[in-house]
Parts: sequence; C-alpha cells; structure tokens
Amino acid sequence: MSAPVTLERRGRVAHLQLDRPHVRNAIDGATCDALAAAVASLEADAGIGAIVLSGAGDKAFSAGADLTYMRGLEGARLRRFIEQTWIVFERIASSPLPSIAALHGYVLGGGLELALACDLRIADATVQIGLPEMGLGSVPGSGALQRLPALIGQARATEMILLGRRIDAAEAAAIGLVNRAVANGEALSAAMAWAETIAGLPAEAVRYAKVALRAGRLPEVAASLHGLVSQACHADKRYQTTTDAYRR
Ligand code: CO8
Repeated sequence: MSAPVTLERRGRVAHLQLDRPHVRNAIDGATCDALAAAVASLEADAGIGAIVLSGAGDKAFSAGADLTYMRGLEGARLRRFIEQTWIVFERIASSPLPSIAALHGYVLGGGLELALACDLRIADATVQIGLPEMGLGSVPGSGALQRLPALIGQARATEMILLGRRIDAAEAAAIGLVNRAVANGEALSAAMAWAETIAGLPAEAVRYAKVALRAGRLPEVAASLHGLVSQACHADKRYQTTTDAYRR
C-alpha cells in the first residue's frame, strides 16, 4: 500500500502532499499518523525552515474526513479518530515550523480544517471551499469551530458552518479565508515561493513570531511576551550584523 502522505525536501522547504487522489485525498487514521510523523521528523531537522502542504491529483486538496473509513468506526473508536484529527491539526498549527497550504479543487470539511491549521493559505481558481458537516448530521470537529471565527469573524464563520455553502477563491480571498488567490494550477508554486522566503529568515525569529501570534491578547501578557520575544530575536547574530552595518 502506498504512503498516504509524501514528503519531499527542496532546500529548506519541505513539501508534504496528501497522496490519496483516488478518494480525493480524504483523511483517514493512517493519513493522520503519517502527517504527525512527518511534522515530528521535520521539526528535528535543522535544515528545514518551512512546510508546504498540498493534495495530489487535479481534483482536490482534500474532500475531508474519509467517510468510508469513518463508517467502519463506532463509539470510542470514532471519537478517538475525531480527536486524532484535532490533535494532529493542532500539532501543525503549534509547530515552530511555519506552514502554507496550497489549495486546489475541493477543500471540504476536514480538508478545510487541515488548511486552517496552516499559518497561510494560497488558493487557485479551481477551489470549492466548504464545510458540509452539518448536512451530514455532524459538526466540524477538527478545529474549524475554533479557527474559522478567528480568521473570518463570527458571523461569516457561522454562515459557513450552518449553511455549508461552498465558496470560490475570489470570495475566500475577499473574506480573508485565504491569503492569496492565484491562477489555475499556480497555488503550489506560489506557496513554495513564499515558503522559500520564510525559510530563509532567522528560525528563532519565525518561531517566536508564531508563538506571539498565537498567544492570548491580554495586554499584560502580550507586553511581557513581546519583550521576551524581541530580546531573543535581537540576540540573533543576523540582527547584530544588520544593526552593525546600519551604524557604520
Ligand atoms: N471520503 C471517502 N471517500 C471519498 C470522499 C470522502 N470524503 N470524497 C470522495 N471520495 C471517493 C468517492 O467515494 C469516490 O470513490 P469511488 O471511485 O470508489 O466511487 C472517489 O472518491 C471519487 O469521488 P467522486 O466520483 O464523487 O468524485 P468527484 O470529483 O465527482 O466529486 C466530491 C468529488 C464533490 C468531493 C464528492 O466526492 C463528495 O462530495 N465527497 C464527499 C465530501 C464530504 O462530504 N466530505 C466529508 C466532509 S465532513 C468531514 O470532513 C468531517 C467528518 C464529518 C462526520 C460525518 C459523520 C457521518
């Protein structure tokens, strides 16, 4: 059986690809395990500075949770799988490595929730983005309830969750669900270009920027954290070199 996720290193960028195009890159337990293992190995690799996530084939980034797989699970095993998707997606969101989702075709349900766990999203003109869970008698259980309102606001998130309407790239970019809309077939190359830029930045500064962006907005916490973060980044050799050059 072929691996559900492929991993390719291109310089300092790792390209992770969901590789189940025959089921529109639907996500099952083995896919979650493979994603978690890949992220862990990349974090241990000092040569990697950013991750790009995409889906194989021309039809979909991901059509969401593997419904065939889910139908074979009951009770605690079903609950464990949903919990597993939540944990793996949160693992990606909280990773010190920044991640960019390159989206094309169907980006549905758990597929959108995986994309929401990434730091940035780029969509090509073929995307159809939506959350069909409510129509299946379920709720988005892998992070959309938490991440979507933070990204596009409560009202729009509620609309997407309750109505399940699919949106296109232009609308997704207009509401901030994706950072950029690009032409058909260009999401992966655009994401790789951004990833190369980010992977070339000082890793510590990127790591702390991610921590600070995710941290609570309490002013006291933000102020202290900002002090720690800035101090740590200013201690970086590259910053010293830049400021020395500025003084000369
Ligand atoms: N899970 C498993 N198999 C899938 C999935 C999926 N999510 N999506 C597509 N496939 C399979 C199809 O069964 C089909 O298999 P086969 O060739 O053996 O018949 C193959 O992929 C190709 O599918 P289509 O022929 O339908 O391909 P199209 O390109 O015409 O259509 C669509 C693609 C629109 C994505 C369509 O396949 C579709 O609607 N898929 C289901 C999308 C969906 O509802 N996903 C689930 C979202 S909800 C979620 O992720 C959280 C879990 C919710 C809990 C639900 C409790 C019951």
